[in-house]
Amino acid sequence: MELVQDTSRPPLKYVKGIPLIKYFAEALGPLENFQAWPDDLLISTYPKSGTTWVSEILDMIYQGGDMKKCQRAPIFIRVPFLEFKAPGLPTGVETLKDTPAPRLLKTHLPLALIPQDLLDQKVKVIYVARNAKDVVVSYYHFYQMAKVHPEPGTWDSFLEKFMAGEVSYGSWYQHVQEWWELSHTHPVLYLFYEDMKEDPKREIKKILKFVGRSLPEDIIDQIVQRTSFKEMKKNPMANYSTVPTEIMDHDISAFMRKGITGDWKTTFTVAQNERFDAHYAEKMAGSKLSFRLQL
Ligand code: PPS
Repeated sequence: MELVQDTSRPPLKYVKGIPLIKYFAEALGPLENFQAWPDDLLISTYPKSGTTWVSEILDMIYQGGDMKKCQRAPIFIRVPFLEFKAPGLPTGVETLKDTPAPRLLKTHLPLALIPQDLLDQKVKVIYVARNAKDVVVSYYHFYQMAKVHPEPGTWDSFLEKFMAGEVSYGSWYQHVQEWWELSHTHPVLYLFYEDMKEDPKREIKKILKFVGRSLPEDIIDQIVQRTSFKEMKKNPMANYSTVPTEIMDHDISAFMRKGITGDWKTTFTVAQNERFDAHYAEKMAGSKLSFRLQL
């Protein structure tokens, strides 16, 4: 009888004290020898903060606004995800082998786990941060549909785990703060999801300046339009619908779920909100970072 191994929902694995999806933890070994190229651009985020959105924007910029070229492959091939590993799919490191310069790279890793060469080579980083309440709600739905995660349990218990830094990639509080600190000594453009929602064109112009490129106004307008939530949701090259159902089940929750600011209000109870706010104030005491919870 053939033994069918159940590869879904393994427990998180701790690396240097940080909990990670088991497969991603296994991918860190090969990543240690990662060699950065000076013209690499790293997109760094805590999960569910706007990674796919800013990745799509950057690919469109790099392709000079040629929308056809941006249809050449799914976003996770166009922008390799450094620590990615999942049963039956190419790893991030494998995908990188076929990626020509100038490369766009994605990671969610905290600084303790980032390949050192990216820091040594002073590779430019675009960091996107999103308010913690919308992140945790989005993450809860993502845990349900992306089966590389453990079972999320109830919303209440997931919220507790998030606050304790016991979800994949660990503490949101530490992540947003340490990358902010890095921006004082390393070329980091620190963006906010809420600002992108408020005025995507303004934020795209900041990105263009940071990457040292310029595009005609009408092309920028096209990028704004083609990277809207509505457009990306129906674009199979951006919406993760090409990932096998055993890994991501969009019938449970779509990857492109709501794409708004303030959705947390439909999920947090009054008691959860009070508890979260008190804990947040402790964790972020002394931080200069401030997040908008609604627009
Ligand atoms: S991941 O899995 O960590 O890489 O996910 P990430 O791409 O960082 O975040 C997914 C959330 O971003 C929303 N999203 C967008 N919002 C606005 N506009 C655009 N174009 C867009 N694209 C993706 C996506 O819907 C997820 O948020 P929620 O709140 O779950 O809808």
